[in-house]
Amino acid sequence: MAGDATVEDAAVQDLGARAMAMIADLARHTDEPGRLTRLYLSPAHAACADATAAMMRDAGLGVTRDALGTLVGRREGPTPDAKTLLIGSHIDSVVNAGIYDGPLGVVCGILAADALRGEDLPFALEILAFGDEENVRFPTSLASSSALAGDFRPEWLDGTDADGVTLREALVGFGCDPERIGDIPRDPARTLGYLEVHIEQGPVLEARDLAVGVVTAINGATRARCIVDGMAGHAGTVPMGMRADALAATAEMIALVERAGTAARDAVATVGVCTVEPGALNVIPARTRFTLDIRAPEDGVRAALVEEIVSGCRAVAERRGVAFAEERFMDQAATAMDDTLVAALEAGAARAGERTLRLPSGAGHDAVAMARLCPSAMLFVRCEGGISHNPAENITAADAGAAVRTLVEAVRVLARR
Ligand code: HGY
Ligand code: MN
Ligand code: MN
Repeated sequence: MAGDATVEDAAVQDLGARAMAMIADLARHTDEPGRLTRLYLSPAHAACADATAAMMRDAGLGVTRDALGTLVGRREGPTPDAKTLLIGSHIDSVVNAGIYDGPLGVVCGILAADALRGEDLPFALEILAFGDEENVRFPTSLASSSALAGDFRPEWLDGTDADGVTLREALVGFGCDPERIGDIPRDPARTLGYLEVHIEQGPVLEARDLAVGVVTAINGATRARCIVDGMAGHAGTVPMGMRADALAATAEMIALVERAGTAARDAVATVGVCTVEPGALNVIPARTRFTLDIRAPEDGVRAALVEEIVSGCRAVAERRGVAFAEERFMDQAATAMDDTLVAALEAGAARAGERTLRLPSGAGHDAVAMARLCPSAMLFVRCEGGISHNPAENITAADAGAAVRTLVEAVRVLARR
């Protein structure tokens, strides 16, 4: 009965409503009118970062931006040598994205910082808004969060986007100084840990009627850009047996990717992008470019699957008389979350009145990079139908409120340790 709603419920609803309003506000910033696409260092990323910085300042945080465009909203600790607890996620998106993948975690961190303003904490607090988690624009691998762990690879600066713009050029255009990237790494001894709230992007919490869950480990991932080179020719005159058709060869390779991914244990293998050149209906395709995204909870299974797929593509190319090249740009090992922080999130959820369960993450997250810096853990939030990387991605205000309350309580648990 509405009349029985407790003050706590009202507080949860208020936090949830505030979170949803903030996420909706950030969702306005897109590079493509009519749908949400916000790529790293794009005008939409800049506008979204400005809006996020304003939200951080409203929560009493001091805001800076690092040399890779990551926003840092900081609350100082009780002493200059106090450690820092990091909370964050990303504000870049995939193409035609949902609005919660990334921003939910940043907004929950900001609201938690706001809720904790009046309380003494034995550590400093930083809310981070990373810009290169999706790695959709440049051939990088969690570049902005990897930099905090000291893992930024200088060769990434020469990587180019679809228009031939290098990461270095895009950073300068964004107002960043690539020469200052060396200032970003954090001192592990001064870092208490990293917490990330994120939509589950899967169906488990909804199936178990749970608002939140705690991540045990994040699957490993391998990503590559591939090129198949055949020979352009007249579609009307070249006999079928005399062609070097790059697209027909690629089609056979893509079928191989799906077959091998299906057969491997707990693995997934995806070709998400495929372009054809010159791209005319009466020209035999001369070149294709396609991507590989291969993941598994066990690194040995993933390595074997990558080898099977790449050698299989080479064999198809050989038989068909086309050239095959593969440029690997990501090899992320599977990443276990920290037991102490997992327990703090579970205790926080219990204090917030939420049941939880432990579950693995099939999706990659900034927490993979941050776990190389400090103890890290993730709180998953139920999402409708498990749908993500899709504008139909959806959560409820009540679940958003439950996530904020869980995060606040988990910080309090850590403060008491
Ligand atoms: O692709 C992923 O797993 C994440 O959404 N970047
Ligand atoms: Mn994400
Ligand atoms: Mn994503």
